[in-house]
Amino acid sequence: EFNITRPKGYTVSYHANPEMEKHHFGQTHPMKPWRLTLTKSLVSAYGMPFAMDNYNTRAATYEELNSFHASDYLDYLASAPAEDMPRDIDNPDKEVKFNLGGSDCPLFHGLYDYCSMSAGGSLDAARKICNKQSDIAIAWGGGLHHAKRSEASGFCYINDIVVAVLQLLRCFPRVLYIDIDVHHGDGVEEAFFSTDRVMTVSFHKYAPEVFFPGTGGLDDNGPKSEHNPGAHHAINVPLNDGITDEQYEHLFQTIIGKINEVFRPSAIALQCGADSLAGDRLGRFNLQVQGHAACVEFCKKLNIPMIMFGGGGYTPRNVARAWAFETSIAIDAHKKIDPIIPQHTPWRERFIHDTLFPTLEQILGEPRANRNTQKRLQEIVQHVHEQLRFVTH
Ligand code: TV1
Ligand code: CA
Ligand code: ZN
Repeated sequence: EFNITRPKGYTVSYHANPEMEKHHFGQTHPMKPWRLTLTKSLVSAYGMPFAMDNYNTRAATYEELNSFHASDYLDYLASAPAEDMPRDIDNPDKEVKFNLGGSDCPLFHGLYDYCSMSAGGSLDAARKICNKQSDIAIAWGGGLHHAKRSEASGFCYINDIVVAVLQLLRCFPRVLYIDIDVHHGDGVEEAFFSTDRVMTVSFHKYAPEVFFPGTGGLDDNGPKSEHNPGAHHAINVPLNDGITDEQYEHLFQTIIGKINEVFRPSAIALQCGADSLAGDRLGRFNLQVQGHAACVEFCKKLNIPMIMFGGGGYTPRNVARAWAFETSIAIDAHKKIDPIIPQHTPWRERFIHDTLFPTLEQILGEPRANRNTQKRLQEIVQHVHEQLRFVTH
């Protein structure tokens, strides 16, 4: 497993900070920064760091976060006292400022450090892409797509993606944002609602009222006003429970292939939320590592500078499998990687099954019923094609 060499003709950088992984959202909270430790452990066990430039990321500065977030919000985030007894989902909040301190976004110890490190990694990744020092930059500690200018939302406090894309926009005319987290990438969509320099595309489970955040319907495509340049530049792919690798890959390749032709992005920001995998604690899909990773491989083959962000992912062993395998795709080592998890991998027993690619039966026992009809998926493709007719350069 150590015959992994640097990819030919291009550079991959890996941006991480082990300090980030030490933070805790609270005992029962689904977001476990420790999944980053497990990911790194697998990436290292396979010898992948030898094939990349590895950076220990710094914390983003206040001014950098201020490129998107409001000052009063940042000030409160930096000064709000940690709560010793984080609220559980069962005893929801009374009064919260900026949506901070509720059950989803608790005020835990070291919160500001955690957020600024997450954004620092994503921003470093964007700078490496801008400087042409990397062709693919990986920031698994980022991808926190729900945070708003003045509001925390859905486990996200600082929108590192928006901060990184703003940096990319200094060097590239057009950025394509793609989001395969099981949740709608609402914060990123909203931030770039009024510009035609960023197209946002989110694939997600959509069931308003029942599934967070409830936005991202097929008809939500950006400002309805024709005079707004952002019109038609938000693409949403609303899905139902149980979608399979085969359906998802086909949908992804058809839609992203078409978008690439008409929008012609000069950089890609890919949010790789791993809660779209089968067996995720919060997710509802039947995707396997192979199907999730096929999206990454498809994007890589477009040969456009790219940042790969993390995001959701609430069953750490599956998150680590996906992000480690996707790292191997970035460095073009995925065809020679041994599917058996190396014997010397720290926490190897946490993976339960010793393969990178457990079967659906191994993951779930009984697979979740697939509620996505071919007819509906065809309608989605049709609608997206119609939206893209309005997009020209
Ligand atoms: C504390 C303890 C918090 C246990 C939150 C699941 C918990 C959830 C918890 C939870 C949970 C959500 C809502 C309800 C809106 C609220 C990183 C009306 C077992 C990118 C964020 C999901 C997803 C938020 C983030 C969602 C990401 N689901 N147990 N909370 N209120 N919040 O539904 O996209 O992956 O679930
Ligand atoms: Ca998504
Ligand atoms: Zn998610």
